Amino acid sequence: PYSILHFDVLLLDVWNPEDGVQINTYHTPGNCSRKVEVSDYVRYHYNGTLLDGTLFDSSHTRLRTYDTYVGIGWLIAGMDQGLLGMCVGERRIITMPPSLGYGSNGDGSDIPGQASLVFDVVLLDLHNPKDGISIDNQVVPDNCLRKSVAGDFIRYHYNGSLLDGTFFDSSYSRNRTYDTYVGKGYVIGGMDEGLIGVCIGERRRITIPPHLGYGEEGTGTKIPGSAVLVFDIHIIDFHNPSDKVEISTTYKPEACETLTKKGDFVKYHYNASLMDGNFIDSTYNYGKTYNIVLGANQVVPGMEEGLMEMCVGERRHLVIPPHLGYGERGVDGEVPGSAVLIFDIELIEMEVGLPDGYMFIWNDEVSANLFTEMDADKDLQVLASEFTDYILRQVNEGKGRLAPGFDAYRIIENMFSNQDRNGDGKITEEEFKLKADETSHDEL
Ligand SMILES: [Ca+2]
Ligand SMILES: [Ca+2]
Repeated sequence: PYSILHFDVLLLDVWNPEDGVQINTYHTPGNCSRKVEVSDYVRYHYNGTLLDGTLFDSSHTRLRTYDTYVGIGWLIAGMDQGLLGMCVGERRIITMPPSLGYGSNGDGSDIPGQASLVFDVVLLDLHNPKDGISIDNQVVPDNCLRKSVAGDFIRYHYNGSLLDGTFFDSSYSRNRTYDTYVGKGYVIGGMDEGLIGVCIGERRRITIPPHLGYGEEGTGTKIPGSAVLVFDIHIIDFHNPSDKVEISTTYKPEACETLTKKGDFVKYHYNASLMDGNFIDSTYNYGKTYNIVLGANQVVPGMEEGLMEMCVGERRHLVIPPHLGYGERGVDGEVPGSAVLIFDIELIEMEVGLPDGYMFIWNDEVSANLFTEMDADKDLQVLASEFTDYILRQVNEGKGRLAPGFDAYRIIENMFSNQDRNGDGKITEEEFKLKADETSHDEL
């Protein structure tokens, strides 16, 4: 009796049966387009402590997020409630009485019975299994003539990040576009869908829920399981394998009668660029035209086509898909693989070619004494020099024409060896007749 009792009290926990979940948000992200709702799937980090500060669990120490559905009983009631309304990037402290935590028995190990729980939570990721992809931040060019459809081949740049902003990949870091067919399952479902209906030059953000991305497994070291993916993309170009060359005349001279055709020798200027405006090459920089024989496979098929039926002075704008241009390989250091090309061309000069298959034709009647005329020294043999002199003279006098755009000496050399049947360097009258008899449209 009469003893003084001294109690040294340390209050560990206090709660009231009336208590609900307390939420204290201490960091709100700049933008919050969406908040956690019942049945959403979330990924978050947390530190779990008792009310006295004792840490009982932390996702941080496990180095992986806690991933779960919210509001459908997968979590303790306090968390099911406490996570609702949260934004990605938000940090909050969720405090709950034991009735909403592990009750009177605790969890059997680190959490004692009747303990209040305090969770310090940061939300990293949020989606709903019912979500489709979403498209935001669209910047569509004014001159969008066509939108991508399934089966198109698209070249685009992208920056890929997780919902909380963590960067995982970028085509820019590799300094080359990502190239793929769309709508064919070559890329993740969400991207396959998000790349449909784009314009060349368009920018858009495609947000892809995990079931349209890399699923519950994730991929590599940077994309965790069940992660929402955010791609900021820029469409460089696209084409369809069935595309033809697009030809539009931008200037047509009043007198436009002689039109280019196969075999013509044409001289033209061009400016070449990519669909994103990047410059490739221009003849104007060299101060001289580009010269080719049409139909002789001296340029890519798209250019051959673009130069046909054109008159001198005419200007055209050509859009050449890669299968009619430089193909999947492109040109090292100049044209990227699978690139669509733009050529602005101007026909400066043309020389009408010979009929198909001819390298030399007579303008007038063929002389009846051809062999004798060629045999300048009258030794009954035509040497290469005699032959060459003779043909060049005919050309100079306007009696015959060589195919334009080719080396005259090469043509004459070929003509000579065609006649010189036994290859002894001279044509006899016998050889000459033989050759003349067996071919219907021989050059001589
Ligand atoms: Ca001779
Ligand atoms: Ca001979």
